[in-house]
Amino acid sequence: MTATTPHIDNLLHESRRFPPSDAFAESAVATSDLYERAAADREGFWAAQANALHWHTPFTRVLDWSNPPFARWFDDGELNVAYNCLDRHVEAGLGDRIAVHWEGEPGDSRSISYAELTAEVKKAANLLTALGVGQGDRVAIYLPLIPEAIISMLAVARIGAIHSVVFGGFSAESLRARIDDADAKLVITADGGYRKGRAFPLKPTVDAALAPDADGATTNVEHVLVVERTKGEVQWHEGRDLWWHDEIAVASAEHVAKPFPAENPLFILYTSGTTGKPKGILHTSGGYLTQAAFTHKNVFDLHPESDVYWSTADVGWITGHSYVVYGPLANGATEVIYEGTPDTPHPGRWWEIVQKYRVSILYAAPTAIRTFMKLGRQIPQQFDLSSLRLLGSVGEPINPEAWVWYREVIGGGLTPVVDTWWQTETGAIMISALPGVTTLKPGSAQVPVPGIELDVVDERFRSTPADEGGLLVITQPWPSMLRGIWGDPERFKETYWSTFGPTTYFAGDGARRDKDGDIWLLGRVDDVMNVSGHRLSTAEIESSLVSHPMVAEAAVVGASDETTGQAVVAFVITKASHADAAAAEDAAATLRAHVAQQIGAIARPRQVFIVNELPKTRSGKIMRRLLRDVAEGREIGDTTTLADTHVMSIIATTVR
Ligand code: 6R9
Repeated sequence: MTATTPHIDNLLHESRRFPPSDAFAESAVATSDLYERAAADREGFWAAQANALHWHTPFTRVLDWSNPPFARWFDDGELNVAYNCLDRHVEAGLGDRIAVHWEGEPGDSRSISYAELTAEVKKAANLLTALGVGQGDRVAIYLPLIPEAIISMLAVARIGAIHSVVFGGFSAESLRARIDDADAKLVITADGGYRKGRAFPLKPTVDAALAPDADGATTNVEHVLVVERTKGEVQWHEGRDLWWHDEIAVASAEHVAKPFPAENPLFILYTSGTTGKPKGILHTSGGYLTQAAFTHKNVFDLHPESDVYWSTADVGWITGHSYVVYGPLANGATEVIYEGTPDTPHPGRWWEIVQKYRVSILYAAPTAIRTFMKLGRQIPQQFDLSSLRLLGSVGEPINPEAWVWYREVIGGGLTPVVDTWWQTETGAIMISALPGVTTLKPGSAQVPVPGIELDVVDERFRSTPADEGGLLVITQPWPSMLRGIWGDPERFKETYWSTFGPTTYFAGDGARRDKDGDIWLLGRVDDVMNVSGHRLSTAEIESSLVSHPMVAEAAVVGASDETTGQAVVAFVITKASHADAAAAEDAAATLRAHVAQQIGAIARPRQVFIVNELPKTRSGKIMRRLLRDVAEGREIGDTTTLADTHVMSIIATTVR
């Protein structure tokens, strides 16, 4: 595997620097001694961070790394994750503090205090127990971004069960695959949700997902809990389906949180891998919560008594787990969540929300920032954004121009911008500046957070010299690291811990370090695409395309896209028997819709090119690099390893 080095030339010339202002540094949560303390005693450092949580049974062991890559953190300690996010704040007298300001897309809203959220979660925990859900059982959550999504996740955590949140944009087939893989016994969904000004139904998708498949196979789902959101029409399966509001109304609000072992599984979250089958990334309790809370507090400079924090992520993604639910609530933060799309009903919606709640910390994705850049600064300028004092970015590299725009236009030229690198697998932020401490460099994610050890290496595991591209590896275990791939320990070892041996985690990203030691991320080196901050695998979309009767063969590449970072571009060979259909104008449209229907709208190719051949090596590997050249309108690179060197010129003429 070799590292790709996109944009390296222009990034090398980025020389703007933003040191922290004295005022910010004075009251900053993070201090530079964190680095020294972590360097002097890494495990002791993490133990100190873990002790900021409430442990029913204190741990005496910090890390067990005797059986790599299977790590155990704080493993003789016991805690309850939901208690840490709820009850303990109420017990500390903070019950009246708002935990969540929820904003629905149509303009309805609800503010929920810590006391209220705790009571809701207690009721939901009793309900889940009454439905037979216990420690270790899996619950699939397929909801829009409404308070019940957070309540459900915390209720599952509170009883020691395991949630698997499936993004509401995923199809019935994707949902079914995730329900099957985790063997879920309960699904929590809604009649629908709001997006782009319309109510979109969710319940019918769940019904389709749970229907017997082509072979007559069914799932082990016993009940479907349905939250009423849009009041859309739903089909009811008596005995299986239950209305959330009916059940919650009769559930007791008394519930004592029981302690669970630190390594009790907390959730599974599916993410795309290099093969078609999504991987169920497994996270556990104590270490995960420790790093989520620590990074949330220090990277976002959280002052919970005065800040209003808003992460725009959906709970269907890891950012929604660590920085909408667990990190902020463990820290007693007041946060905003918003159900809908940024441009509904008008393109200033986000900025209106910032103004309305006086948001002080905003955490968003570069793709959104680039979209706002295209729309122009006159839109945010219509709103009072003076409450903002810190901006964060996640999901993909943020190019220096977008970084500077974000700081200037959204942050009024004053706010630090923290670019945070991490993954579903890492569970929490791994690389970021610390605001108030670090001099910021637009375009660079900068340095490992205190307590994290990583390196940039070549294929032979030698640290690369300054300014040279290489592979990003994590060289020491960290508290919020994934504990496995659900049901597949071999794939876990093979995917992450085989490239450089069983104690080195290979992240799949290319990176380079500059002369100051700052890290610049260069994108994925495998066949995973990053579209609007969402990971999609080329293999998964190819297999969807090939499942269409018209298609003989397909190759998918991520082509760079000004707005979404990368865009899905597909090259398809149609079957001779479907030559007429393929010739028709709408073949590409049909296939784009097919992928959207099978996987979800996020996977819909930007373009589908019908071609006669695909470029392959003699060993039959598709050379995506060449297709990317075509998709990005570049001169085609080295074709010498192709089995048939003429193929590319034929393809290039076809798509022009
Ligand atoms: C949190 C999240 C992980 C992949 C990761 C990398 C890319 C995330 C980034 C970034 C450059 C950043 N990525 N943050 N690349 N700079 N600040 O996004 O998790 O959905 O699992 O994606 O996203 O390629 O490997 P996930």
